Amino acid sequence: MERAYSFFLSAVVLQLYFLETCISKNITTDQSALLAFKGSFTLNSSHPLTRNWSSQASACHWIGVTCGSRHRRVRALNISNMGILGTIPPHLGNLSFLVSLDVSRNHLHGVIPREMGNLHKLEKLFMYSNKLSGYIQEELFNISTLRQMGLSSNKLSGSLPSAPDYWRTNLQFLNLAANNIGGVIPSSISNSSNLKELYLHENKLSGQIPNSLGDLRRLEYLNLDYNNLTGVIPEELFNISSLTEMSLVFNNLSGSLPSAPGYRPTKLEHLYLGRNNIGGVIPSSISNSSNLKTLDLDNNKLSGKIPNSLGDLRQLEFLGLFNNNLLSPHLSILTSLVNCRSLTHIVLSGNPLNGVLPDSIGNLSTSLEQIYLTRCEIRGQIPLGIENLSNLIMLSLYGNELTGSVPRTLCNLHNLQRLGLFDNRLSGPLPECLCKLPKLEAVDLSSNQISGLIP
Ligand SMILES: *[C@@H]1O[C@H](CO)[C@@H](O)[C@H](O)[C@H]1NC(C)=O
Ligand SMILES: *[C@@H]1O[C@H](CO)[C@@H](O)[C@H](O)[C@H]1NC(C)=O
Ligand SMILES: *[C@@H]1O[C@H](CO)[C@@H](O)[C@H](O)[C@H]1NC(C)=O
Ligand SMILES: *[C@@H]1O[C@H](CO)[C@@H](O)[C@H](O)[C@H]1NC(C)=O
Ligand SMILES: *[C@@H]1O[C@H](CO)[C@@H](O)[C@H](O)[C@H]1NC(C)=O
Ligand SMILES: *[C@@H]1O[C@H](CO)[C@@H](O)[C@H](O)[C@H]1NC(C)=O
Ligand SMILES: *[C@@H]1O[C@H](CO)[C@@H](O)[C@H](O)[C@H]1NC(C)=O
Ligand SMILES: *[C@@H]1O[C@H](CO)[C@@H](O)[C@H](O)[C@H]1NC(C)=O
Ligand SMILES: *[C@@H]1O[C@H](CO)[C@@H](O)[C@H](O)[C@H]1NC(C)=O
Ligand SMILES: *[C@@H]1O[C@H](CO)[C@@H](O)[C@H](O)[C@H]1NC(C)=O
Ligand SMILES: *[C@H]1O[C@@H](CO)[C@H](O)[C@@H](O)[C@@H]1NC(C)=O
Repeated sequence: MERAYSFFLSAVVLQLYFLETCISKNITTDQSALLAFKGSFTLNSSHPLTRNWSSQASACHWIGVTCGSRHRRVRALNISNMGILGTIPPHLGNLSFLVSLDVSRNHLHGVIPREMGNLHKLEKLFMYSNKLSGYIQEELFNISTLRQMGLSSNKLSGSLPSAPDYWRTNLQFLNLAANNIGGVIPSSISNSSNLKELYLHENKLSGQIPNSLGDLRRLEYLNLDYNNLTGVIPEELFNISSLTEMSLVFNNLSGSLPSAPGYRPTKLEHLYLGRNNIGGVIPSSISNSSNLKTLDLDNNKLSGKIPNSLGDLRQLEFLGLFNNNLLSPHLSILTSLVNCRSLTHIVLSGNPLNGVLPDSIGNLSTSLEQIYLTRCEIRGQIPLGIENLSNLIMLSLYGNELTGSVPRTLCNLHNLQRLGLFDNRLSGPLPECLCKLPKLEAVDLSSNQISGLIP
């Protein structure tokens, strides 16, 4: 009986709700909401919206406005990139049939009103690249229909809601990058199990990356760069099979890379972990991520031998391991990389590689554009085979112990723009042909024992 009564009551409440949203609000409500919005704009007389958004015509015919065909209510508003200076009035929360809102790339300032949380049909919310400020409202996370939220490049502050209620969303895309959001990444975020893209970079987030992030089984893109995150990188992140790109650059993360073969996302294409405090070795099982194109582990505390298995990464384009404490006696790593036919960058500077450049360097991919092997404790001569790397733009070998003369074969590198050989023990005369290289812009040969005339 009691249950039947409460059922009856909730049916009445539902009906009232229905009446409230569908009957008492109509296109006139939508029009006054949009006029309130326009009222906040500072537009000059020649701006397209100045005359077009006028109460003389139905809002359904206004620029940027799309109405539903059946109920004739505003379904989509898109006034992105229209040079609009203004604020967002609470009245926008009355657009109760709104499915898509895009006001990105304008000069909107002020806060995002709580009333936006009343948009119970909203699926897309884009307000990126404005000057919006104030705390990020919890109400936005309460819109259960929302699939895409892009609020990046504003001045939003506050922190992410932590109550699990706010993360039972249908969000697939969340971009809050380049704001002033602080606090921690709540572990309840993993309840948004449809998330495919999560961008929180360039904020003031601190604390640890929650292990629960590994429960986001559909995650493809994760970017947490430029925050103040500490602690170890959860191993679970390396067990998200859908992950395509993981970027955690410029934080204060420690720990080491997991070595168990189970922790290798096979779809991973881009791994950026530079500028952290990651220690330990580079596990040789990293080659299990066979689609890897970018491996950027620069400025960490990695040590041990650079695993030759990197040569199994056939798709590799960018290898950035500079400023660690990695070894590669006899530079066998360069020989291992000959099968990486898409390689464009090798950046190994600042590691005690301790050896002689192999002549097989000439067998590396001809797509190579930049080689940085500065301050790597390299001895011996510059190998002649280097002439085969015909697309080389940058060759930086300064701060080593290279001996012998500067080989004439360098003159075959017709695309070379920069050549850094200073601070070595090179001797003899310079090949004259060097100055005939058509694209050469900068050559630094200082602090060597080069003799003769500068051609
Ligand atoms: C909208 O509803 C108001 C009353 O709430 C009414 O006065 C107005 O005529 C309605 N407008 C349309 C276009 O139906
Ligand atoms: C507003 O612009 C739209 C699209 O260009 C046009 O169809 C409509 O007639 C214009 N309305 C007014 C009142 O100028
Ligand atoms: C809004 O319009 C711009 C420019 O036409 C377009 O690039 C963007 O995708 C639109 N936004 C939405 C949510 O459809
Ligand atoms: C008025 O605004 C439009 C669009 O923002 C701009 O292209 C135009 O140069 C402005 N005109 C004047 C006189 O400021
Ligand atoms: C979130 O939504 C729930 C149910 O729809 C409601 O009870 C709660 O008050 C809302 N919270 C906020 C902060 O709007
Ligand atoms: C997800 O939501 C459930 C139910 O509200 C909650 O018990 C759980 O702790 C949440 N998960 C996380 C990681 O917070
Ligand atoms: C980063 O967090 C640490 C404490 O975990 C704090 O001492 C430091 O000031 C923070 N740095 C920045 C740039 O916010
Ligand atoms: C990785 O995730 C799978 C589920 O996809 C799970 O069965 C497995 O135990 C996880 N492995 C590790 C090492 O956590
Ligand atoms: C990094 O974290 C350590 C503690 O783990 C702290 O001592 C250090 O100050 C932090 N560095 C920065 C730059 O925040
Ligand atoms: C993963 O890497 C390990 C170590 O390099 C190797 O033994 C194993 O065969 C690899 N597994 C796959 C599936 O490639
Ligand atoms: C809806 O928006 C509020 C502000 O949040 C206004 O106060 C209301 O007048 C408005 N309602 C209608 C029907 O326009």
